[in-house]
Amino acid sequence: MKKTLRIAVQKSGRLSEQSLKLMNECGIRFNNGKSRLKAVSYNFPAEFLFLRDDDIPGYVEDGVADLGLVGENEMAEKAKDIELIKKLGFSKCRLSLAIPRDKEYHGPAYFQDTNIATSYPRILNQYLENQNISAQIHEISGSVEIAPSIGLADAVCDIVSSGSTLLSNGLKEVETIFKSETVLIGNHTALVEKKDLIDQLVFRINSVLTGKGNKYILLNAPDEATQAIVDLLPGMRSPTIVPLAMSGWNSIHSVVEEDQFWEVIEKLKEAGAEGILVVPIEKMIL
Ligand code: PRT
Ligand code: ZN
Repeated sequence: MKKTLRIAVQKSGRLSEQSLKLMNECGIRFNNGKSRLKAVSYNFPAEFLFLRDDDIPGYVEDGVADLGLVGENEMAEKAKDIELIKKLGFSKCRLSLAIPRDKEYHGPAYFQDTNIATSYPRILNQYLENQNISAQIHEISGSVEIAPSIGLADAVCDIVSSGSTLLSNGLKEVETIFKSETVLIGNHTALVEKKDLIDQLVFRINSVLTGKGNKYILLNAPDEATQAIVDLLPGMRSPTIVPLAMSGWNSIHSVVEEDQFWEVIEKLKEAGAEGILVVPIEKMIL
């Protein structure tokens, strides 16, 4: 029988759109049926299961799905026997402790004998144990941020991204206890039995993510500035130099990491580069 990869993605929520976009960028196409419980790709042996994010680690452990795209926070909280294959770099957030804004804070000892509301009791408990702090954990499944104002808890431990939810509920973030982004998780058996397909998918994901982390750069330089500019540009192996129609000038092409980009551009300008073009890279295979 022909093998098919079953990939669990969030049905609707913060991860859905970007999870599907990544699959699309990997060249995996499928018709998104109306029911949206399942979709089968017509150009890659994969089917997608649309699930609640909370259920994804469990379904991957059980083998209902071979792979899943889920927040690292959910993966850690559910503590299932699954493998983290790759961090995917989107939906970044953090799990933080927050207290009423008017309270003074001098360190984690603040939480001794307090009552903390959270949807992440396991991660919080781990943190408190590591800090040797004994506190009451009050598990609630949603709207954690309102717990202190209604007298349900002294503090909260919740997901933060911009921080505006905490702010508008009169809270301040005092400790980050876990950093999260979307991750690709896998079932142990599938990683062996469907290794070839999983390797193909991971290869595609790597080429998309590496492409996103780099820019293709083209610029013009006079002969006398060319060597200095080449020295500033590492490139994949080394930069390409093509003569311009106007004698004494070259076009130089290279690849620059997104993180170093602005710094390199400044130096290139100082070295005499002109007409700098920066182009996004769709895929990059090293
Ligand atoms: O229905 P289902 O169970 O599938 O979805 P869900 O409602 O449980 O999850 P969803 O879609 O809200 O979040 C899915 C995942 O997105 C989380 O598990 C995190 O990994 C990630 N993520 C990234 C976030 C946020 N950013 C985020 N800001 N998850 C939640 N929030 C919430 C947070 O709980 C708080 O209420 O947003 C608020 C804080 O945001 P700021 O910007 O005000 O700080
Ligand atoms: Zn959920």
